[in-house]
Amino acid sequence: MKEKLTSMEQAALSQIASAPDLAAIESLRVGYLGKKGQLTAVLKQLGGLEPEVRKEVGALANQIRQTIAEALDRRREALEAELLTARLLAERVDVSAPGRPMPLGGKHPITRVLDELKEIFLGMGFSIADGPEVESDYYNFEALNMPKNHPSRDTQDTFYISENVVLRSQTSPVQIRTMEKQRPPIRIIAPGKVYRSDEVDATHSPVFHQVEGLVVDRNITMSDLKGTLDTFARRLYGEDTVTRFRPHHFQFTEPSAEMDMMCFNCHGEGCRMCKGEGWIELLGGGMVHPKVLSICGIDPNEYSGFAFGMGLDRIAMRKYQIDDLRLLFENDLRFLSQF
Ligand code: 2NM
Repeated sequence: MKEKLTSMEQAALSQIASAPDLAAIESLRVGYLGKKGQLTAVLKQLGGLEPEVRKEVGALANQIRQTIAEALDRRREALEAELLTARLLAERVDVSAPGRPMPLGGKHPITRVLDELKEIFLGMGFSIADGPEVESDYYNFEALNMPKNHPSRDTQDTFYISENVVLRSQTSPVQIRTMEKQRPPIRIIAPGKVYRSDEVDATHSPVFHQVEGLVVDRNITMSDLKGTLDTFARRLYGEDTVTRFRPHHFQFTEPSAEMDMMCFNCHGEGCRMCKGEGWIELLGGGMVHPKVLSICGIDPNEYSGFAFGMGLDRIAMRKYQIDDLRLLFENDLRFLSQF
């Protein structure tokens, strides 16, 4: 019996030494040490032996059991180490390899112009306000002194979600909301997308971008509006920019005006760039209508304000000499990557 055990040990140790993988180790463990394993079978026979012999064989069997168990553990550890080394080699990262360049995006021309405008107005003490693009009829028209069926709504025909919910046709609703919840002094600009039911052509789009501004405080006058907007034009187009104001009509301001700049190309002579006018229209504005102040809970006898608005898309087109508005919305990289 002792001989049988010793040769079993030899066989086991040599099989373990040449076990090729973890699965082989496991099947050897089951084959020798498992419930139905060879060594277990021997241990089960001990009961039938003489006490003297049983003690001796038992001790040997237990010692062999331990030897085999240790050999299995060592071989498993060695195999695991080999596997790890192989994986580390296979998955090695070459940190010295040159990187793959990521193509960098750029800012859209409208964003560029917007950033420039924000910088100018922030520098003059304005803050930036925003609000929803889907607006109620009240904020988009009613509160701006444009009652239902009033002809002034015709030039701002927009898209209706329902009878009283529209896509905003200007960013003025943001100004109304600001005046409702903030007491003067107010000094904000409201940039964003606006919507009008216009046919698409080289100068019209149903979606475009505006920046509107609003200042409300005691003793605000038309000369504050003129000074602010003239300063703005000179910051944007250069210190030698010449502006002029023309009377105009807006439903939400009284008096109202439009501001032009002298054509930088012909200096007022008239050329192709200014369509022979000598002047280029930049923006509209005026003194906030007392009715609009009242509607927002601001007493027009105590406070006054000016407001203005301009189209970002037009500014971008002038600045980058883009002759077709549609290019700004088509997201063609051949066009966009030029800026
Ligand atoms: C313009 C021209 C004139 C304007 C008015 C207001 C408000 F809400 F204060 F009444 N916000 N923006 C305004 C005035 C906008 O855009 C050409």
